[in-house]
Amino acid sequence: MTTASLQESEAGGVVGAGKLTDGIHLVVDALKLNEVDAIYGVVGIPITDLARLAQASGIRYIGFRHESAAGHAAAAAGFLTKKPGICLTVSAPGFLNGLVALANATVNCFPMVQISGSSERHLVDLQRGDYEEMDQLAAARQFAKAAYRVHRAEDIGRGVARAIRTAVSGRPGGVYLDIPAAVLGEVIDADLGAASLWQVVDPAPRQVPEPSALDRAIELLAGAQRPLVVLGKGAAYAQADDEIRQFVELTGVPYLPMSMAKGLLPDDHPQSVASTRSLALRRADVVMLVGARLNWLLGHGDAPQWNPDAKFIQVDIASTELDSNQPIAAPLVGDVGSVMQALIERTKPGQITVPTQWRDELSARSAANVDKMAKRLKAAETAHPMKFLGALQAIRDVLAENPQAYVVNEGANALDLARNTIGMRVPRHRLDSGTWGVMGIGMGFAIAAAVESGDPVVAIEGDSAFGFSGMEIETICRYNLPVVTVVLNNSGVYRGDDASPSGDPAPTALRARHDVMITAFGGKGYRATTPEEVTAALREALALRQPALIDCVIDPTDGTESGNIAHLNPKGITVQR
Ligand code: ADP
Ligand code: TPW
Repeated sequence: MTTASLQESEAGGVVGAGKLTDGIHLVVDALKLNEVDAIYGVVGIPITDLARLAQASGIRYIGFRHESAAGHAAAAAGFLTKKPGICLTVSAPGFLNGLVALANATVNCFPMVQISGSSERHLVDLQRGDYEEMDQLAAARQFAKAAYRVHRAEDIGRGVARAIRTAVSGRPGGVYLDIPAAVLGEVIDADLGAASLWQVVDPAPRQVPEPSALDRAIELLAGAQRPLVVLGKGAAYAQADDEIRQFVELTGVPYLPMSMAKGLLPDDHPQSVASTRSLALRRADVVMLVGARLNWLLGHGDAPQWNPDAKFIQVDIASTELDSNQPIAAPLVGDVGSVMQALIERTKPGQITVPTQWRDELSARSAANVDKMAKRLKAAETAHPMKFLGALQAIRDVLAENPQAYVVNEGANALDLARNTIGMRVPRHRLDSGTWGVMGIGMGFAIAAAVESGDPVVAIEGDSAFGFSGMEIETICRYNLPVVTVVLNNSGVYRGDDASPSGDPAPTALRARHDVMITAFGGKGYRATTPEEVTAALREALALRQPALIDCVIDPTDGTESGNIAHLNPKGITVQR
């Protein structure tokens, strides 16, 4: 119903003399009712007024330069808070820009909702060529956990409730909610509108496992000679930090943290086998996966990376994840918090122990690896031009003085080396390229971490990685967020020393003074050529709690092609450089 027709019917006494509302007000009211406190987006027809009204109603609106970054911010907010992050986009191109982040959120199991305006249905569906015409619902379906469209203002509350419930319950993921312009502009009776909204009750109910399943898992662990626990980002997401720590310490089982699970237990914990990962995977005979998938990041659980006789226990909220790669001898379907709590309660004192031989084997290898790494680190301390590891040691030491700081990390070498060099002490304080190894999450994740927590953020970025969302440093400056971006600038994708047979730069070549960039937006730029300069700049920037960017000049010959996943490049005939 259009505004005009409603006024006519009001005049005719059909609706009555009550107050009116419209689709835009109903969206904002529904979000507020469901305790949404931040929206990440880019405005334009038909959602500009929605953003204005959200802001006026007390929801924090963060306006981005590109929808991908806004979407990545919403996804990170979802991971950090266990509530779906909200991304707001305009029709067709804005929607598509946001869709990358929605898909990435779904792949990583982060809860988010992308709300997008869309064009007139009667024009879109007959492909008559409307402004920003696109069948967005059909496009979103294949990339999201679910996709819904609202056709009537009275269904907005239902649509929002359904989107929130779907995003956070079971395995979290990205949900698309399509609201056509006509629905946003539809005017209805305010009382009817208010009555059509509801708050989702218990959006992500606990899922408690069967006692027999628990006993099966406990018995398997109790009989192990070389047990291992792998903690994944699902364990971090679950916010079951005490239960996880208690179970790990109670049993004494060595554990391996996946990158975003670092900090669930402090990285210098004596049971961590992060420094002897290869040996732990190759030798473990019983492996308990907690919120971690046996995907490519874990070599699909296959030999020779893994012991071919290893038996797997898997704790996961998604039953269909089990047996996706290896037979799961003891499935524990449930939420990590409930499962770990139940395991603690059902494990008899002394029932699970770790043979000394296994602990000794791991410690010996760990000592050797740490020693090897210490030599590399030492050499990098004084190397000039600066190496990745020179800059990263400086960052590591300043971060140790700021344990509350969030770390965002993307790139290839910049990702691998930072993950291994920088220890985490606090849960959910490391956000990175995740399951896809995607570039472009950097500034969006950093903005969300700062907005959601109010704490400082250090984004450690490869120079290529940074470029994907680099314009968002303007967003960081505009909202005066305490984000320090550290660009490890080796002048290229992977490396900066590729020769080019043509007159053009090599495909991997890049060149930029990123520190100059941020000054255009009022932020503070630093250029660092030695580890000492990195230390001084980062210390100062964190103390100021203001937007800053440190461009670290790294040796262009440092770094390897594709970092530690070079083996995934197709191997045909060697390409001449
Ligand atoms: P990583 O990359 O760190 O190994 P993954 O993203 O591969 O982690 O795995 C995360 C797993 O955690 C997914 O299979 C997901 O279903 C699961 N998960 C997410 N939230 C929970 C939860 N609250 N309880 C149990 N499992 C969860
Ligand atoms: C959306 C492919 C993987 S890593 C990377 C690219 C372009 C950048 C590596 O260079 P960087 O890091 O950041 O300078 P470093 O330390 O090695 O020098 N597009 C998307 N995602 C991915 N993963 C790529 C391209 C890629």
